[in-house]
Amino acid sequence: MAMEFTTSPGRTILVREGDITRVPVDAIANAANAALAGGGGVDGAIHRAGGPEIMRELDEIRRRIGGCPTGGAVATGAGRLPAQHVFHAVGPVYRDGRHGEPEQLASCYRRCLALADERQVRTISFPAISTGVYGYPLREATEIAVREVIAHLANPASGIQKAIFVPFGQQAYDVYVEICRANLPASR
Ligand code: AR6
Repeated sequence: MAMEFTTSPGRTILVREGDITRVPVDAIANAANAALAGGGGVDGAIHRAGGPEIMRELDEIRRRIGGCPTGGAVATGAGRLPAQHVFHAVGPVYRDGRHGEPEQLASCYRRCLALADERQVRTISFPAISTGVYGYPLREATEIAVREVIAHLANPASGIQKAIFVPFGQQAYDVYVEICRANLPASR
């Protein structure tokens, strides 16, 4: 299952259901935690598929700067993943949406997109950050993700040509497609 949308000439958003570790890109965003300690969910899948090199790099980052604040992201290599970079983004734990969660989640996407442009990344993939154990309602989180990516791709100075949302499961896929459809023309 996949659906592509055009954001501006030559730039697209692809929604592709499945396991983000199997989608070849320049950079993969990860849904990490503030301790950068690894965990379950998509984080666990990324470390399993990427191998121990990614955690070694995170150990080094922890030694240097401690962890990563909520709303931030740090970059490592991608080990054995079909990518060059992993951006470990720390999404908010959802309480009720009135404790800064929307701004923190938007900040995760912006940080990843900025890290991507600093590294001349052309293709980047995103899981649905914060929508698993962190409890962010999927629809609200997807509205934010789609809005931030569209805004970034509208900047001609960005080198990103394709952003790929990788929702896990049919239900999540349907939500992403619906929200992209409401905001963008389909290209195929
Ligand atoms: N590919 C794509 N999406 C996935 C995959 C996968 N292989 N596996 C799960 N998802 P979560 P969070 C989806 O819990 O809510 C970790 O322990 C999943 O269906 O992975 O940001 C970290 O270490 C959900 O929609 O991340 C943190 O401690 C989405 O990924 C904490 O969880 C995010 O779910 C972060 O929680």
